[in-house]
Amino acid sequence: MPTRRGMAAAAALAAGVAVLLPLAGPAGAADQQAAGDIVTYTVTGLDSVAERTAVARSGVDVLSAEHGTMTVRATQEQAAELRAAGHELITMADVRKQLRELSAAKKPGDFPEDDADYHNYDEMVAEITKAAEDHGDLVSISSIGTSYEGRDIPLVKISDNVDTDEDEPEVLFTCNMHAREHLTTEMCLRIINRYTDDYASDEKIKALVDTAEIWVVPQVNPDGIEYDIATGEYQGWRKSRKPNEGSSAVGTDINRNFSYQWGCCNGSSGNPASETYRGAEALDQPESKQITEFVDSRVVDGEQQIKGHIDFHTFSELVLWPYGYTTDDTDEGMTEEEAARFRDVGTRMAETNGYTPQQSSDLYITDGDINDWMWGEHKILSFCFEMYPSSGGIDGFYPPDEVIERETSRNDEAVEILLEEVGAGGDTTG
Ligand code: 0X9
Ligand code: CA
Ligand code: CA
Ligand code: CA
Ligand code: ZN
Repeated sequence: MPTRRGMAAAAALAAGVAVLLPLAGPAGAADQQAAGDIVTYTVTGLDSVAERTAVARSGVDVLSAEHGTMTVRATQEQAAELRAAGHELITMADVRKQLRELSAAKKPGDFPEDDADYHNYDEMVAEITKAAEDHGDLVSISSIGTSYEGRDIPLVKISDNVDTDEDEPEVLFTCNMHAREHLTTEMCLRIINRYTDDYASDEKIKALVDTAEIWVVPQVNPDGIEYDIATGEYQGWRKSRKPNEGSSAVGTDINRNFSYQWGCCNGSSGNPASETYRGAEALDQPESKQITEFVDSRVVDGEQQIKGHIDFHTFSELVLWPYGYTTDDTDEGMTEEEAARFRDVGTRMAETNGYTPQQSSDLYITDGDINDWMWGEHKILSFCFEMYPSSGGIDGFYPPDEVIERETSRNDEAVEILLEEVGAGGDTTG
């Protein structure tokens, strides 16, 4: 059974760790290495903290841990021990084979033909441009800045009197910070299209748009997204594309690069080859830096205007809330009442989409993630949604485009709940 950690291995592969392993060999070739050689594996099915701790203590070099998998560098002996202990180990060659199978009908520079309904960067820009053309009174497009490779990172605002900064609660939606999580771009595009196309015909939508200012960043990491589809064969890429000084490994995990408790708590890696590399210092990635600059700029007369935020990821079907850096429910800047509010809103949203609601550190510890920063720095009610599917291996990042409509509309009500929670809708009648 393919497991979720496959993606981490794939990223390590693209990051250049592949020198450790016979690249184009048949599946299993990696196992023919001489004893003592170190190979990178994805260990899957690590659902409990105890299991992950046991792997870490076996002496292998843990490159990263995310969801139920760990990426490790292990000797043949260590690998045999882990297998004997009942763990499933997948080599990068296996992951690469899976990615190849997922990329039928190559189409360099774009999604494979079978997945043509997904929006690449240019198509995303065309889609939001069309929304602005069709609804000039409701939509304005700006940019939070440029990515490392120089792509604009568009920021869409939706509201009545869109060109005026009105005294209305503001909400932010961010998508596709992790490159291979392409379904999330579709999620942000759905929000944009729904709150504009349905404005004239849906009274509830109109009431929400009239009483809120909705900000959307459909692609936080355009460089990574384009890299993932550049060859017509999915790369399983997660991180940014900024090179790392003194290392051949490219990229930083943008969701470990934010400045609240950055690198504090073993929830990220200091190894540039890791899938969860935190960067050389907090906010040394233009993408995370410019998100924080935009959010900082929404402090008006001493008050943060943005009251709610969802950062969309895939996958596992979860609704997650801060803090990620600690398993404690309460901590500095998180009172019992505040934690209870996160739990209440998160649970109500999860009731509408069928996801599992939990504090993010119940999944695993992360430090420097966007949600901790949004709450810790600005008291923004900030959630991480892990979208469809509920489980899977590397294939979990590449669901067929046929599921886009179903899996994005699945979050319509949750988005409404967040808007209402921060005061939009009110008793406006049409
Ligand atoms: O690890 C992440 O950045 C997110 N998961 S993903 O598989 N999309 O990479 C989850 C971040 C939420 N925070 C915590 N789990 N603490
Ligand atoms: Ca298709
Ligand atoms: Ca307005
Ligand atoms: Ca405002
Ligand atoms: Zn993610």
